[in-house]
Order: sequence, then structure tokens, then C-alpha cells
Amino acid sequence: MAHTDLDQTAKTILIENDQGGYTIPTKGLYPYQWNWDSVFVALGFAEFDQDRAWREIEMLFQGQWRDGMVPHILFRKDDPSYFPGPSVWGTDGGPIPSSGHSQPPVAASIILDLVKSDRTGKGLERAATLLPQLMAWHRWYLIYRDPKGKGVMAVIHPWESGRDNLPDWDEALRAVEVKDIAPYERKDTSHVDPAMRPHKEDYDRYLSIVAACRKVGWDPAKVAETCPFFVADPGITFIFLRANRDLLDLAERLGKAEEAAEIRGWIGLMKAGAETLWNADLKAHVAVDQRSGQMTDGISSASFLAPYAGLRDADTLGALQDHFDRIASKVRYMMPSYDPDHRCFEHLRYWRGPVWAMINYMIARGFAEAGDTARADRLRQDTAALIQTSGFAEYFSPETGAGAGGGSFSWTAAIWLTWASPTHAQQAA
Ligand code: 9WN
Repeated sequence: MAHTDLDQTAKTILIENDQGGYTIPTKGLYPYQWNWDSVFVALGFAEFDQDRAWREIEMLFQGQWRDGMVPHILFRKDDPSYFPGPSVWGTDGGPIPSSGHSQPPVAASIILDLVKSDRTGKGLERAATLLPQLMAWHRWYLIYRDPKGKGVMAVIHPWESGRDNLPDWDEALRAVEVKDIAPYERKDTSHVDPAMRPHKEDYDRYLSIVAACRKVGWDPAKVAETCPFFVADPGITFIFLRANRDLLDLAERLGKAEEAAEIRGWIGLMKAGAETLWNADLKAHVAVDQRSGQMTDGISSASFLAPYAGLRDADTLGALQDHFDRIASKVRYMMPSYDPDHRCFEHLRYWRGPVWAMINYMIARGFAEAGDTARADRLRQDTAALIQTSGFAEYFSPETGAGAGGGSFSWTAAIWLTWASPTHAQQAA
């Protein structure tokens, strides 16, 4: 298909997944508003309807909890095609029924992008309205996902990381006792080939964590103290560090000196904290179980987000470039979600190998900002080739390029429109 036709298809996907101001990731498999999906989707809408892009993010923040958290799923209406729905989560933290934890906080970064590319004349004003909500969410992350002030963000559930089935979670997940779960029926495997989804043993533990947090009423302090899963995630940490830098830019543009000073403190803390995720043997940042102290032994696509977070010293960048080239010699399409040399790599199972378009977008952005336009461009070209060959799939095999998971996927369409499409690349040149 010509790339201009794909531009049109991508727009159609966003429009058809639009539920009236917010967008579902894909029909059937994911029928609600997801946090980081919506934020990436805003970038896609911004290419042809900036007002609608702002609306997407504003509707996400409508679901913000009283304690500041912005949940990972907003259940605006009950839909039996997804499990676990609102009754399993049993939350009561905000104005809209929701899940009980968050997702990667990309919002501040994308809001800054919307402000910078604003053609409506209202961008800065809309960002000003969202600033207190962003500040509250970021404070929530710092207090409840880093209670000891180490400068790294933990996730209380694999779903909070947005990279659900990553091998990094395996060991910490094994330590979670399966208990307090009622008999349940998964819905995901009725929409998608089970070989592309997590195993039942994983789901039992996903639900056991939800049950444990429900037991303490989703009180974030109690969750941080008692949740059976509490793992520092390089993905959230780097995305959050970047988001704080972008939030600082926003605060400065808005003349908010007090907020700016507060954010500078967060950035300093996190720059130092990120070092504790550095695995010197692997020469990459990895996950660290905050309960056992155990460091993981694999490189994930999030390890390559260090430059995106602004960590661009020669040692870090050089090590990542070496890993990049080694991995590129093993797979046809970059960037696999997990190291193909690792024993847990599976090219089609969810976050254990497949390529995700929005992760490529963030990695490429960091590499380009670090001056490595060649590797950034390789990521863009691979993303474009995957979509040209296999359509707007949820994710893709790095080996064969086959599309997997859900189809007509919103964030894949959005990333095509904002970055991967040759139309966009030509305009940017
Ligand atoms: C659970 C919607 C979401 C993404 C996540 C992705 C997947 C959900 C699931 O789909 O997770 O949140 O049921 O598997 O892992 O990143 O936000 O696209």
C-alpha cells in the first residue's frame, strides 16, 4: 500500500476507535481508555486535529484519583469483552471507575510536544490547566513508587509497567503467592492467539496482586509497604525522568517558579538514582526487585531509553550503541522488547521479544537527541517497514515482521502519523 494510503488508514483507525473524546486501543481486546495509549494517541490526532488531541489527554485526567494517581484503565462503561473489569479491581479512588495502579507517565512529555507544535493558539492555556494535575501525579509517583527516596520508580504490578509480560518480572512474580482469587475466565485469549499472550500462571499472579492491594483498600502507602510485587523499572524510571525534564520546561514557560524549583529537585534525585539500575556486567540499566534487592540479568528495550531520559554520557551511549549493533545482527527488525541472546526471548509472545512502535519512537528520539541519527533512522525505517508489511498491529515479530496481538491498533496508527510515515519524514526533512 502507498504510504499516503497508509496515512489515511491510520487516521481512519483513530477516528473509528474514538469513543467521543477518548480512544480505545483496539476494538474487542481492549475496549476502555488506557493511560499511555491515550497519550500516544494524542500525538496522532495532533497531526490532523489538535483540539481533539488535547481532548484525549484532558479526558484521561478526568479520571485522576484524589491522591494524584492517574489510573492505567478508565472503565467509562462496563464491557464484558475485557477481563479483569471494574468489579475485580474494587477501587474507589477517583470520579470514574478504574483500575488501581498507574502506567508509564508519558503525559508531560507529549503535552510539551503539543504546546511546541500548537496551531490553535490555545495550547499553552490548556497546558496551564493541566499543570497542577501533572504536578499531583508526579508527586504521587515520587511518594508511593519510591517511598525510600532512591530516585528510581517501582511498579506494583507488571501491568503498571505497560510492559506486562517482560522476563524481568518473572522472578519477582514467582514469589507472589497465588491466593484470594475467585475462579475466572480470561477474555484476552478469545481475541488473540494464546501463544502471543501471557500464561495462566502469570494471570493467577496478576490477579493475586490485585487481590492483595484490594485488601488494603488501594491505600497507596499501604500498597507500597505490603504489595507482594515491588520492582524498580528502568522503563518507568526513564520515561518519568524525561517527563520531569519536560514538565520543568512547561513550568518555566508558564512562569511557575515554585513548581520549577520542586521539579529540579526531582530531576537531580532521579539522575543519581538511575545509576543504581546500572548492571555493570551487562553494561545496561535493568530492573531491581525492591523486596529482594535482586537485579535482573537481561537487556530490555527500556534499557535503550536512557538517552531519551537525558542520560547521554559517553559510557552509557557507547554501551547502548554496542548492544544495538549486536542485537541488530540477530534480528531483522529493531528494537525487540527483549534481548534475542537471552534465554527468555520469544519473538512473538507479548513483551518477551516483539517490537512496539511507540517504544521505537521514544528510543529513536533519545538517540537522535544524543546525535546518533543513524540508529534513530534505522528505528524509524524498521517501524515503517513493519507497518507497511503487516499493517497497524499491536506488535510485531522482530524476526519475521509478522503482526501480532490486536489489529487496527490506535497507538501504532498514531506513531505512524507522527513519526514513522515517510510523509512525515519528508515534511520534517
Ligand atoms: C493490560 C492497551 C494495553 C497497553 C499495555 C499492554 C497491554 C493490557 C493487557 O495493552 O496491557 O494493561 O490486558 O494485556 O501491555 O502496554 O497499555 O494497549
